[in-house]
Amino acid sequence: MAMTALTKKDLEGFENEVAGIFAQGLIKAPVHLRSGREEELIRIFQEYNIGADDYLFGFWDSHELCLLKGVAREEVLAAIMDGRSIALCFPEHKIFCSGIVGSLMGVATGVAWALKHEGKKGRVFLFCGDMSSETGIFHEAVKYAVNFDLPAKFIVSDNGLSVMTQTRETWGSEEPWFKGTRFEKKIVYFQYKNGWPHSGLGKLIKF
Ligand SMILES: Cc1ncc(C[n+]2csc(CCOP(=O)(O)OP(=O)(O)O)c2C)c(N)n1
Repeated sequence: MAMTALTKKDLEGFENEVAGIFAQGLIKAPVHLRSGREEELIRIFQEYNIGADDYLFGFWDSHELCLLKGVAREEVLAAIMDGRSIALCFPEHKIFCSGIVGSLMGVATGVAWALKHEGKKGRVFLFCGDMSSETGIFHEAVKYAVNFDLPAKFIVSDNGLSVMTQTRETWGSEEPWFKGTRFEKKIVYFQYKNGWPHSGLGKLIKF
């Protein structure tokens, strides 16, 4: 089972529904909504035919990823209502997400190593933001995956920001560090503009 049939409208509709529920104060935990990257994500899921055998690692902004990987809409919504938006995990779907920047990258690489050396089906797809792709552990994970040719892809969704900090200003470079390097072969990169604030609906604190 692969090849998502979900459309941009489905993903947008889901985030809008979560926003409406969050606005009523019915979710007692942070949520991170995203828009503007629906088509890129759908394209990536289709191009790589991401399916049941594959492992997906993500972070605080993974609603769309869970839907695209095949978790039922109601199940994702129930987990969000239960306060788990920031770290959605559905082990039966091989989905593991965390709210901690830089976490899971070593785990994802280890899973890819195990899949390769145990001769198992499936690949690893780790989705993170542009600032996350500047962390030391991202460098190490990608370097290892490239050097040992592990079945892993690191997908970087670049919205130019880390919460409210400009990633390009912080690193003094217009391009991501991996542009034009041999590490690009394990990285899928695209830019987008997030139509939502970093977290929540832009009121109170941002985390
Ligand atoms: C260890 C750690 N430090 C700080 C934070 C707070 N934090 C949450 S998301 C985020 C920004 C990450 O930026 P980026 O990777 O570009 O993600 P995106 O903008 O796509 O959400 C930060 C600093 C955190 N979650 N974990």
